[in-house]
Amino acid sequence: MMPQRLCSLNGAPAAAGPVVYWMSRDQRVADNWALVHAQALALERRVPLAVVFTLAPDFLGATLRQYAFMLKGLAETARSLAHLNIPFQLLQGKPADEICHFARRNSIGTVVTDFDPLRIKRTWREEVARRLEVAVIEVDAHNIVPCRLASGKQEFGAYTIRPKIQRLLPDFLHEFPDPIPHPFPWPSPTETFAAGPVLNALAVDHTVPEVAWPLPGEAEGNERLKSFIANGLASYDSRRNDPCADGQSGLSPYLHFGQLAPQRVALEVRRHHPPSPSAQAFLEELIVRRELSDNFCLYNPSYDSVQGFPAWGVRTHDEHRHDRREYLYSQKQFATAATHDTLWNAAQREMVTTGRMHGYLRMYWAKKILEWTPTPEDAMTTAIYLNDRYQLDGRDPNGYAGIAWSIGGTHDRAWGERPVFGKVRYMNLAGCKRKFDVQEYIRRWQNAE
Ligand code: FAD
Ligand code: FO1
Repeated sequence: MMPQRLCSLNGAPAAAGPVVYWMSRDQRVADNWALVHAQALALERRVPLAVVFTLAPDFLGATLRQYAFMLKGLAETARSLAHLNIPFQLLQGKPADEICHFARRNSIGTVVTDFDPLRIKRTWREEVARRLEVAVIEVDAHNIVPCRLASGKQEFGAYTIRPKIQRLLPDFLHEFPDPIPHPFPWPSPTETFAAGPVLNALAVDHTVPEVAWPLPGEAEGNERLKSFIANGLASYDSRRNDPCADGQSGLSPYLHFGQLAPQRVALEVRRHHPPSPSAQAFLEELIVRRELSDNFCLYNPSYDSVQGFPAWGVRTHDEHRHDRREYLYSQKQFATAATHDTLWNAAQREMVTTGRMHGYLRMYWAKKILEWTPTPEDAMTTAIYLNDRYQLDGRDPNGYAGIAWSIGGTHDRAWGERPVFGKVRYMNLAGCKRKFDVQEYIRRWQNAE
């Protein structure tokens, strides 16, 4: 099934010379189709193999919180690669320049990289594919059913992509081959990489501190998966909409940074848990909802703006653009949880202090930003800014899709018309009170520091 995961980015022939895996989204050794393919090419040609990560200092507003989690995870991955006789190199600077210099300096014959639908990554890949004469191959190592294969266009919603994914899943939801110790050593010695010094030298915003939990890295991600399957999965369906119950898996930071493969999660759930409504509900989120987000970001160039909303969403917002807003808050008032709504403030405080927010409240949180900003454009800018600044799993297709769903009705249907929201699904405090113990949640988070 490997060929359906591949996409040649420049049609150039694979030349002789070592192979490099330009790792970006899928930051792991185990269960990584891009690494599997890169090593297969290198073994076939009997040449060395290296893994390279290009560190951009200003990646979509990421702060110390996200860089620390990522770099500590990468340091563990670098150590695992060293045991396989595959050197890992961290390159700093403009990613496209760095990877092109590396390729030339080392007479690389083929560059393999992993699939990522985000605009910034597409720009990097396109520039590299244009500037290099050797083959640049993209491998979808993130989706169980390769995104480009699942559908050739933007899907309307989960209900349209689900049958396409379900039909193809049996062809792709299989075990991975393990990488092997590489028999052709890299010709030059490479320096090892430690997260600390790189972090200290990085000019990033330190005002958003690291989180104590979850701990980064592949090993921790797998531990978290095992414990969720053993203790949380059975009650996932009943507790996942209750922010007071720790009912979600907590896997999103590991999935976002690619320290854990969604395919691994699905394989372990199927292996260790009997089919049940809870397992089914979890796999629906993990596979259909997550792969729908990649579909959205791949095929909708405006995935992070109002123009990306479905036509009915754009229209309904235009019709309600001049509705009176009962409350209006600035980005700073939102960031400091200074609204009139104690539930919204508590959710903001959970996010600022822990780097996560319960999935149910993320919908409420984003919809209130629509209600309390002057325009839908302001709402998108503010929701994306706050989500990506404080969430550990921010800057992810799931986030752009989740925010577009909340504010613009993406992947949702039109509902009864009302002020400001138009036909976009409305949520309010009364609705939350019917779902969970709002006072208990507020008590827990309103004074979190
Ligand atoms: P679980 O419920 O345990 O789900 C397991 C995995 O399934 C998740 O890690 C995720 O990969 C996938 N998943 C679950 N729910 C969704 C969903 N609604 N859409 C897509 N995939 C899903 N997710 C992010 O990864 N990063 C974000 O920045 C992000 N921002 C969001 C913003 C808003 C306004 C909304 C409504 C949702 C957002 N989501 C985001 C999606 C979802 O809320 C999170 O993936 C989930 O809460 C992560 O916690 P978990 O891993 O414990 O989830
Ligand atoms: N990917 C990179 O290739 N280089 C980076 O420097 C980088 C920084 C970064 C910081 C925060 C963050 O949330 C993601 C970051 N990523 C980086 C991308 C990440 O690995 C994922 O590929 C995408 O964000 C998910 O699509």
